[in-house]
Amino acid sequence: MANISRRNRRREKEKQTAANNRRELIAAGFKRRDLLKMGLLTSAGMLVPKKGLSAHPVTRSGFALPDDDPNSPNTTPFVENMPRLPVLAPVAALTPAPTAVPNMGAGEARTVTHQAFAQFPPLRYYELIQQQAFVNMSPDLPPQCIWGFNGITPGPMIVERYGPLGSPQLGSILVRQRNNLPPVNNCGFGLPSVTTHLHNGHTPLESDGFPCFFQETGHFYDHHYPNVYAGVNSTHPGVGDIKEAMSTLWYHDHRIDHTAENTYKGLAGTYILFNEFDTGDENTGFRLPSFGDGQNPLTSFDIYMVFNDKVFDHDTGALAFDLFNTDGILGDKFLVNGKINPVLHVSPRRYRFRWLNTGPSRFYQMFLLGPNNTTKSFWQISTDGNLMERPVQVTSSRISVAERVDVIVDFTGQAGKTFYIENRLEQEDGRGPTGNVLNAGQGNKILKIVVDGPVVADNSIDPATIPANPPVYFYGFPNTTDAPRITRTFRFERGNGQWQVNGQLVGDCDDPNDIRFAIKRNSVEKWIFQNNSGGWQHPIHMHFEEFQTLTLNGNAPANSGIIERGRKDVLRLEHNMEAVVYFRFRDFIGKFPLHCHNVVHEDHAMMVLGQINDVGDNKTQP
Ligand SMILES: [Cu+2]
Repeated sequence: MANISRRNRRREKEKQTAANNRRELIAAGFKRRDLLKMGLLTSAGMLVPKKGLSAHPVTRSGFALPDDDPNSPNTTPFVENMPRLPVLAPVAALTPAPTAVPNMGAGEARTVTHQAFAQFPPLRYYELIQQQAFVNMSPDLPPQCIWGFNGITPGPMIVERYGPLGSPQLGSILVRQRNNLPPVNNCGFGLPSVTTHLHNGHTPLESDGFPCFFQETGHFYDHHYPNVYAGVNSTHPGVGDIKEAMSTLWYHDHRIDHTAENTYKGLAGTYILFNEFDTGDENTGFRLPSFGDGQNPLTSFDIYMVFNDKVFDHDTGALAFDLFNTDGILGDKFLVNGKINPVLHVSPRRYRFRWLNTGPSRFYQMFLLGPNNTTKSFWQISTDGNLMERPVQVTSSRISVAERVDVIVDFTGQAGKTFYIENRLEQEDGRGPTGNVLNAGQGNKILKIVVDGPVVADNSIDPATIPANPPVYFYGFPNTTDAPRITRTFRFERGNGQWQVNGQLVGDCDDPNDIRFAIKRNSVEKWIFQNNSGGWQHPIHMHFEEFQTLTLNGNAPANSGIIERGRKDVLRLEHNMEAVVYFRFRDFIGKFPLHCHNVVHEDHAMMVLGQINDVGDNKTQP
């Protein structure tokens, strides 16, 4: 892809010039709203056909499109080892000490008092510093200027445990985020104003990373994560509903209008939770492969893999971002845990892999490609980090932006063989996948897995020995039979060249009317998600609570459809799809967003802001 033939050279030069001109505007921190005002975007959201900003300024429909077909420099795949994500150590104390009321005098950016501090006082403290750094993504590219938590991307993994059943207070932690990003000189893109979201957390909402709670350079923000099961203050007082347990989460920047560039620049990290059932030790509980210390290959068989795709400037090799591409950005380089096309060495035994797609815009369908273009099956055990009723044997898992799956892969008896994690989902632009699944060996080989590690004991459960009947091996799914207080409809659609929900763009955080609806705490709601935008697909993400799918296009998932019925926080809203989902909003209050997690669509305004309070409203189409 990166080879340029002679006859294309002039055209490539034009593209490069146009890209450079656009990047000057991006580096200056402009956002969509500014570009519209400046007349660089048309009212339809397209780049104006202005010479020098686009190499082929006018399309058949008369609009300019940014011409940024990815054309990164060549890199040699499968040379460097895949890093195991470092585990963040707690700190003994924070200075200044955390307070329930925002400590603005000492530089805290938070403005809302911690609502659950007295009930669940934090027992362990962590600190993350958001900073600029230079990291290596490939031996063939120069060091890359990134923004990372503690200067790395993905950021350090937070490994925590729920309190034992009946002692929910024992899981409570506090994470202090410090914004030390440079106020100027952003190496090309990124806005040094942040808000950090714990994705999938059942969290008091002042700690959730609301897109309008800005944390500017030089300020800190204390996030209180009680790590309690939903229902702890409502349906299951003092305990919480174990069926709401979560295992695989992540944290990332969520600044309104700038999430795509800030997460693409590196502001994303991982977070996992164990408990007395999903213990992290294969000799106890559900007996899933041991986490160990997360580093030692002889004792750590539970491995988090963060997938993303990126574009690098063809001339300089520097990480590139195009704000003018409002469809969605596809990269031609595939990274796992921060490295382009790395290699993982494993032993001939079972592993738990946690797969996360951080985007910005690509959907994946992951297969395990074996020798001679064979496809190896594996066991999916979770949807978005929530254990399903039992493992389900599959040959692939589809993962849109922000979705997670945990899988068990059995390399027993495979010593000496080589496998690849291969994405076979065809996608040609940021609108979403075509739906075509390519043949074995025809997709993107992302990670090479070589079974050449030493033979080590395997005390993990073999999913093949778990009987299908009775169906529940893990916690089982919560019921969906309580009557909803209200049914609301959210249409995801294209309008004025941008991305709307129910005909509106998200506001600019400067108007109280930006909060469009209110949910009553401790109530059940039924929501209808409709994709009214033709050829586009949208990964729809709800904060604070997860949903269960009642129907897809009018059909209830079959009883065997365990994956479709699994609890989730992202719904893949595919072509012309209508989904009916079931929510319970329990325990905490505050403001939250509902949005598309194709982060380019998100920044181009496909988001609704709402709140949970003790009154609620009756808006059926917020
Ligand atoms: Cu979208």
